Amino acid sequence: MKRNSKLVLGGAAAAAVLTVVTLGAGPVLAQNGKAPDKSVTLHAVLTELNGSGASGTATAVVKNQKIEHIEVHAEGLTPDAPHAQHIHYGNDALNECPTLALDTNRDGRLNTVEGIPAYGPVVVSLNTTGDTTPASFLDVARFPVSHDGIFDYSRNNIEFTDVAGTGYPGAGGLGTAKQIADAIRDGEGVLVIHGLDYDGNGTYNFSDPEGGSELTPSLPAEATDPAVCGVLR
Ligand SMILES: [Cu+2]
Repeated sequence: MKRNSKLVLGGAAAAAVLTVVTLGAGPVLAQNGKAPDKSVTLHAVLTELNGSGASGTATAVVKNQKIEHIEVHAEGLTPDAPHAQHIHYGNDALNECPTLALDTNRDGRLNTVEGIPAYGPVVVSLNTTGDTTPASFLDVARFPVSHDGIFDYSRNNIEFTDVAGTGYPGAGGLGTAKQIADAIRDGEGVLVIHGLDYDGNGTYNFSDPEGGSELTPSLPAEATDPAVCGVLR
């Protein structure tokens, strides 16, 4: 018994010394030998695309591979309509908001696909409930609805996931959750809100000149074209 207590005391003393050394060495390695948490707060100023007249701001707290908290405040959007919103990112994209220079078919509007060289594909769906992976990118029923053109969105604890097609070397251009999270923390993510009523008739509809979406035949182009964009830096 005596021998045991001596060992315990020795252990406590060693731990105390280790703590002092760790403090003195600065935040290079945590006491458990793992890399320290990487936490950053990102902000975006959201400006209109496609003449939507909408604007907004966003703030995201990203720690390691998780968005601990994100808020999006937008105004001037199509009233009482759902607005898909995502974080876009591509390893081979410019990681900025697109301009009409990318209007490759020269129809005077920038659809979502035309913007991809600038902002990349979807890596996170910023919806209100359930799955937040790119698989949910057009599940319109789970995205915020603007009231009088305004919405205030917030959500906690969104995990980054591996995403194919994000322009990394190797099969399918797959980016790992870590690679994508690292890039977003470095200020390369682009927040995009979709959905605008080009003709101001109060709804997204197929009979408007824009017709159906290039992304899916089940939605009008007005529901999916990008309306607001900002880089999370
Ligand atoms: Cu998007």
